[in-house]
Amino acid sequence: MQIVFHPTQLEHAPAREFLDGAWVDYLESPRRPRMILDALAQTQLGPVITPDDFGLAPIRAVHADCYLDYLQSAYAQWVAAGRSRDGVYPDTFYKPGFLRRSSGIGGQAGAYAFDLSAPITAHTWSAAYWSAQSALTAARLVREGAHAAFALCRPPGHHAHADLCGGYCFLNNAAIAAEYLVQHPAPDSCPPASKAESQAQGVGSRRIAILDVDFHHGNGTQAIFYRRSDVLFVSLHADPDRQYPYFMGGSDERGEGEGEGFNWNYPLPAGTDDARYLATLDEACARIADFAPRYLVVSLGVDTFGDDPLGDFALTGDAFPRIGARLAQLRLPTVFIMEGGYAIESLGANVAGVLGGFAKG
Ligand code: SP5
Ligand code: ZN
Repeated sequence: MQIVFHPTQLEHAPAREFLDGAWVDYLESPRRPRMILDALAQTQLGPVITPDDFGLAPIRAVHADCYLDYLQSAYAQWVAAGRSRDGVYPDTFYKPGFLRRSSGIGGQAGAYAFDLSAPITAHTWSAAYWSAQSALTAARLVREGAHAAFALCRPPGHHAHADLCGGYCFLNNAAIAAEYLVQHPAPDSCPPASKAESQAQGVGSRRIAILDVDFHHGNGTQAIFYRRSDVLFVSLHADPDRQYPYFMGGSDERGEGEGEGFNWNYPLPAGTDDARYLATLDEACARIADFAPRYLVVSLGVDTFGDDPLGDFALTGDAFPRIGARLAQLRLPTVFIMEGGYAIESLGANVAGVLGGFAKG
């Protein structure tokens, strides 16, 4: 399984975030991908390659042009307005019921972000850009016949909406990879024997399933595909009544319009252990098998680990290879996209656990 990563992704390194009412060291740090690369180097999983440059078009296929312009220019505008060089930290957030947008940098910052954990620094755009290119490169590898590929995306993506950053996320890497696969389905190498077989294999279809196993609900990914029936979104996560992102992720959110019935949320209680998690993953996998997609995109967060500083689940290290093995049973060409995971000392082992379990399964 090839591992895709670009060193520019390390350059995004905000100093602080506002967490539980205090300014703390930024948890989503460049140490994370370093720890993951170190752990993967101890395995026989596969080589690390640098991504190709697909340009802006596949990013524009998911994100609003005005938002992309903002991400690229925000830091320079912010500093030019005499604000802090630490990064773009909005002070006022646009909310439903407000009556105007504002063209200045202060108003834009509050309209394009939904929290204080995605500050834009001088290096944010280039890091997020190459994170998305890593996702696209992994998607293309799978499209060209690899059984699986791992995009070591960082910054992560699943909280980013078409025109919103938040939760450490700027560009929605999983959505960008999924949309790329919708728009570039591989030609059928070997035509199926029957219509039933072709449906069972998803052959000839443009259907993509996204499974999000990060501890937090993938609000951005859900929102991007909420009205679509060609992209199934399935997510296991902490109940939003208790945990971030609070305002999305309920089990009653099933999709809208064309997309109704193509969104499945599995909110879980505090203390969720290996058995409970794996049983829920079975249900989620059954939904994916029913949908018979051509490809699977996995938003891979390991902040479900018991020791994670942001999570409240109780998963042990043993759960991760079992998650990987369960995903392998779907027998789908699979693009893994890195999302969260903040228990820095165990992060590499947990990611390697999922990928190793998949490769063996
Ligand atoms: C990609 C990803 O995992 N983003 C997560 C961003 C979460 N940010 C805010 C979390 C609020 C945490 N409050 C409870 C922490 C327990 N001390
Ligand atoms: Zn998370």
